[in-house]
Amino acid sequence: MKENIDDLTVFGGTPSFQEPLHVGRPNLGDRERLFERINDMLDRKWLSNNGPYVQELEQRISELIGVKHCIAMCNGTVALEIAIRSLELKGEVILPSFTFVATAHALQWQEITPVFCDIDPKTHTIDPACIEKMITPRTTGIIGVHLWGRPCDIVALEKIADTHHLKLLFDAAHGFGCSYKGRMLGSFGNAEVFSFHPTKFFNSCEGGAIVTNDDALAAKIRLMKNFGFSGYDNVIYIGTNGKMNEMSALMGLTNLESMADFIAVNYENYKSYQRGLDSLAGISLINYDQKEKCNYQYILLEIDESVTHVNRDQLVDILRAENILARRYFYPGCHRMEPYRSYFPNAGLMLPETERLVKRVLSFPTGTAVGPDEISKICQITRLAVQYGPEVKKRLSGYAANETTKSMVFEGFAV
Ligand code: T4K
Repeated sequence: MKENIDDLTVFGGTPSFQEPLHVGRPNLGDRERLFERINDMLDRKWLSNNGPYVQELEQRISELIGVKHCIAMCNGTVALEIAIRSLELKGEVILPSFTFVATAHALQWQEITPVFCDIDPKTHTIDPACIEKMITPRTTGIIGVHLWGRPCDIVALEKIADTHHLKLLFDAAHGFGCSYKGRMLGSFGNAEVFSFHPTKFFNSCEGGAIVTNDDALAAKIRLMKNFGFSGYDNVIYIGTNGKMNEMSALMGLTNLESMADFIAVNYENYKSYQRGLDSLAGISLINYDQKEKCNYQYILLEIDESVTHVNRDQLVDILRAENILARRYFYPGCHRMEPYRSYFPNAGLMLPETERLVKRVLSFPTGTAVGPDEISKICQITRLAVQYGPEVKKRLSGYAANETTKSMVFEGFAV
């Protein structure tokens, strides 16, 4: 255990972990069951295009969510693109800037203008009070993102969408297995989109799905994800290749069987972080609503530099030196990424909460790859850095100045 700041690796101590601890190590289900399914797939020689494993996965997910249609996809981004196109969104669509860039790209890819809206600092999801200000005659829809698996204010969003005749789509990439007012995420708005990327607590290698209760929309999406084919030679709609393959589907089915175990591990990890960071001034751990179903897949910290002295980025450096690869999800906000930064250079003026939050949040490792021992060490290092904040900050600043001098020498600038 590291007990004083000289033990920190940034100041010359030995790294706490030999191997890097990543955020987003995949959770894996039963291997034997997986190999059985792979063999079965090889025997059947049916590898893609609405194969039996895809159909089974769609069925299982529909039942789990309580939604009429689940259309499995090759990944969450293509699922978003197809959902957006199937809803005939065009012109402008309002979404939060505080999300993974895929949410914005899925619009811009189709030459629809993403209009970035601020978030509620308590929930990190789109602030309904800000949406009305962004609506113009060109607005056709709203995309809410259930960030970290915490639901948007769905009732408020539905009301705005109804009043202004806008389509309502949810990016539920983080929301699989979570509920809102007792109903599973996936069954709200016109449609919702899941991601089953390996960094998600439930993965299908790569994958995603669109879920909806709208029969006509589901039929259209099924056509669109398979080039618009209806039968062998009959193309009746514009489409693309959004199909999930059998390998991904059987991975998904196998992992689905262990989903409750993954959530239990995430919950235990969450509680370990709660204990480990308890009453550490200036650090707050994400809150999850205990009355709702939740996947607990993100361990998100908010760092108040005015209390901790060390800022979020210095904490990242301290942790990285220990081989703890904490992530700055979702820094610096979509509006500060290309092409949006060039298109809307002043977007930040309308996004004060987003601008503040992107500098404060940090994601820590969780999932089946870590347990109480690792978490205890991670918390101990965080406590050390924060409790000795002023001293750590001073030494890090000196260290940074030294590093600059060294690199200047290296680059031939030394006097
Ligand atoms: N909407 C939202 C709100 C999203 O968060 C996402 C995806 C999407 C839409 C789009 O869904 P997809 O099209 O991706 O299905 C990632 C993921 O690429 C992305 O899926 C995810 N959100 C986002 C939050 O994170 P990176 O750059 O952090 O991922 P990557 O691949 O570098 O992985 C992170 C770490 O996880 C690695 O450093 C190590 C570990 N890892 C990763 C993979 C892929 C493993 O241990 N094994 C693996 O196989 O972006």
